[in-house]
Amino acid sequence: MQQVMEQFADMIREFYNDPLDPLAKQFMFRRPPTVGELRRPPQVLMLGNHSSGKSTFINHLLGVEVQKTGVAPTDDNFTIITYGPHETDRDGPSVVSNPDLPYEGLRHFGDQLVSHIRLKLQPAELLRTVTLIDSPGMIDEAKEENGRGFDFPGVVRWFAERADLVMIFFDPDKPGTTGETLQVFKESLNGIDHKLLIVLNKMDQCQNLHDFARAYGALCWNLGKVIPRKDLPMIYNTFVPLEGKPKSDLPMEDFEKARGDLIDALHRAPTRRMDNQITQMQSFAERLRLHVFVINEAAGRYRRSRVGSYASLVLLFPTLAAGAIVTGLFVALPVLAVIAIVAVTLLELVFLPRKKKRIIAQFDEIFEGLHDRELLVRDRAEDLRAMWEDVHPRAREVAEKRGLQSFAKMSRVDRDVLNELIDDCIPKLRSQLYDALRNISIDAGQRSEEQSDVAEEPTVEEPKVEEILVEEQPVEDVAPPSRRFMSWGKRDTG
Ligand SMILES: Nc1nc2c(ncn2[C@@H]2O[C@H](COP(=O)(O)OP(=O)(O)O)[C@@H](O)[C@H]2O)c(=O)[nH]1
Ligand SMILES: [Mg+2]
Repeated sequence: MQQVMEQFADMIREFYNDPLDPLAKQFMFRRPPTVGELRRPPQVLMLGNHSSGKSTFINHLLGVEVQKTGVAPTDDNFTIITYGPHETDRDGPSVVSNPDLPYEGLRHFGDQLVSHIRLKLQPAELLRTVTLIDSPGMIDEAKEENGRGFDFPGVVRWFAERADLVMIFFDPDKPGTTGETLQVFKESLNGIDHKLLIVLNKMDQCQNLHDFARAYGALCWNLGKVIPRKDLPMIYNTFVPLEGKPKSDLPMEDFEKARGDLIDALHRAPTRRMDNQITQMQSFAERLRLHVFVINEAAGRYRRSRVGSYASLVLLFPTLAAGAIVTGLFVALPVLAVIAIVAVTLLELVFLPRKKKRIIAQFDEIFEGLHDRELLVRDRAEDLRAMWEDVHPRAREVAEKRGLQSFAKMSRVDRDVLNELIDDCIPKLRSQLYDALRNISIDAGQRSEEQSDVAEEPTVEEPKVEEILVEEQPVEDVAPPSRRFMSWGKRDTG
């Protein structure tokens, strides 16, 4: 299983190496995932209001008091809890500066965030399968600025994009999605609802059916406002059995079953990892394509306008000069020269910068023009527009800061390669992954029946965290065969 997953990881890495990373650099798109991120372990992110029971749930899962729990919002850290043979704690700076760990990208959120990162190694069995990430409780009062000193929704988005499951906890006291929760739903979790598990926790606090109905109803009502879907996602109503808590009159079996279902979902996180990484690459590639195509078209318009303006000057002034010479008006020549210099200066300092601004202001229109056909299909149009909303600010910033003239024209081959990657290779990769996962489960079934000699290698020694996160495996060439025969082949010159 590990080896097959490594092969898929290699294919994904190859696609980032060519064409995604070079194009992202050329057009100053965002950074692709680092090697550490691509080889990350399966991860589960825990989100929720403070004291909704995230840390208690983690301790329950691991069977150890790894995280402090309590009613006061004391823990304002993002704590990454992963497998290690000995209990160890590391602080933010050492975590984000370790290239073997998949958390280097967090450095961009600044020192304030880094000082709120912790890594805990624990010898708990479950952590061999998944890494758990506990988060600071969300503050439910609506506040203009979060006062945390870092971009909280941005950081949540960062973790959520790299998680295979995101559990979001609510409790009967605060089933509302206001304030920071609302902001997180809107800014951090849009587009990743397929990974979201919604947990209404602390069900043992509901004394009777009325309490339960109120909490459940309030949560549904509030979720309806932030999840733009007709059907509500499944809500896991559950609790963690704790000593000394008053007993509820409600039958607890269903709540206990929901806890079991949650734990099962958690155990399935590893099989979701590669699927999520393909989705992440697809999302990166589709956004990159929008960014690149719009900037490329805008740069083309700018180039044409610039060439046109210079061509008119080049035609105009020599003609005037020739006229002056023919008519004997030699005194006009120096004047013409001065006017030409002034015209070029005006062109560079006034006309072209204005043109650039006007073209950048037309980005929406360029986007609509490039995708006019796709925008006619309703579902596709919604997706595309949402993606464009996400990409537009960066494209605009890049064009304003760098200037449109600095973008070399995108080659036809690059365009074909990017299109083929998104339209052919990624869907193929995904179906290959499903086949591989199916074969693995069939193999596993047969193996357990026939006691085949192809035994799984047992872990002999307990590896260090770095070894778990970056296990070196023999790598076969597993590039999809089509790759060489598609547009990639045209760019291999040697
Ligand atoms: N009754 C009950 N109390 C809980 C449950 N889960 C957590 N708690 C209590 O709620 C408080 C906050 O829990 P904690 O795990 O620290 O919440 P966090 O802020 O989300 O990490 C603690 O006092 C826990 O004992 C639960 O399922 N039922
Ligand atoms: Mg906590």
